Amino acid sequence: MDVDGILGRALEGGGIGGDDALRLLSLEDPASVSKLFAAARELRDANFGNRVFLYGFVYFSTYCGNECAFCHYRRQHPIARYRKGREEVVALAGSLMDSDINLVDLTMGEDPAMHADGCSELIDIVSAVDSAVDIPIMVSPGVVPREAFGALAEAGADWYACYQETYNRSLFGRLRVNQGFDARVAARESAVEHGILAEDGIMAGVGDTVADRADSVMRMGAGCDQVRAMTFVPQEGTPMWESGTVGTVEELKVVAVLRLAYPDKLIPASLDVEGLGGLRPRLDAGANVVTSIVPPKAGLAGVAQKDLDIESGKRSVRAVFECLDSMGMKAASNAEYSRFVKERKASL
Ligand code: SAM
Ligand code: MD0
Ligand code: SF4
Repeated sequence: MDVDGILGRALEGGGIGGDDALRLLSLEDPASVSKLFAAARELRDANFGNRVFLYGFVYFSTYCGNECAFCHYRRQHPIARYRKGREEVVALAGSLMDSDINLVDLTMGEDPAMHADGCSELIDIVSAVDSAVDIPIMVSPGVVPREAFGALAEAGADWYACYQETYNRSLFGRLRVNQGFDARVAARESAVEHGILAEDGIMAGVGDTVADRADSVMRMGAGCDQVRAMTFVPQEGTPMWESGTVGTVEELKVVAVLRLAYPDKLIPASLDVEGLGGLRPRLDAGANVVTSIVPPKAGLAGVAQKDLDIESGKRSVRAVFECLDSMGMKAASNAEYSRFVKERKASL
């Protein structure tokens, strides 16, 4: 089928198959790529109107015992690290809620101090945030043991984010050195079994082919209500510093194809790759969540971009509101987002 045929069928609710995903992700000429983005926007608008959800990002511990080849925070990288205490995390989450952010994403490296004793420290922090702050909570703690999910759900975790990065197993082994591919899949499944919504994600530019990305797109929907793509940003002093990456248009194409494959899932536009300047193109490719909103002056870091746009306030909620306004889009209220989360949890 030609590209117009694939897009037309997707717009009529017929979805896309793996061959279609490959075809669309291989598009190069600007006119066809803009048609792809337009179709993705149309499906996004049909499902979510002009409403966008806003996620605040609290990277509360940058300690990590893993050695992911792509990551600035890998154990062997000699960088300054921090670990925020419970009260500080609660205060940060509260100020995000007060500035009309819909969810707080509590993210950490695989910090041994947080993982010790059945993840008791992490569970304690989630529970303290849940008692004090009335917006949904996402946790991004890396792989945690199956037994921890019950306690995390009880403590108030609404979402569990754990990204596969790629569905190419041999590439996974080179990226997430000494980690299990199946353990990551199983962790998301355990979360869902415990009534927690799950997010999966991939990176573009980590040595993946277009065919890898098409395969990943088709497989990452399983059981997840949120799916994402981020362009790999090489990190100085890490093994992949000089291994190259791809242009961000590849990420935008994945966002659009994810939208065609999963019209009603949440798909982030992350500020963590290109900062505020990258927001509009991601929304224009069919994303409907802004992630990695980080308040200035709180001593918080990003992941792929550890400091881009943070202290200047360009990753703040106010800057995001201005951008949404200029696009005719609107931030959802906390009531709207909480209702969405409740409905999705009910249908798990
Ligand atoms: N430590 C936890 C984990 O690995 O699951 C959660 C936080 S981790 C820093 C979140 C995600 O950031 C990773 O899964 C990866 O997709 C993304 N990431 C890390 N380094 C990146 C980089 N240099 N460029 C783009 N994305 C990156
Ligand atoms: C983001 N920096 O949303 C964050 C992070 C973890 N759940 C998310 C990668 O871009
Ligand atoms: Fe640690 Fe997560 Fe970075 Fe891997 S991606 S090194 S687990 S912080």
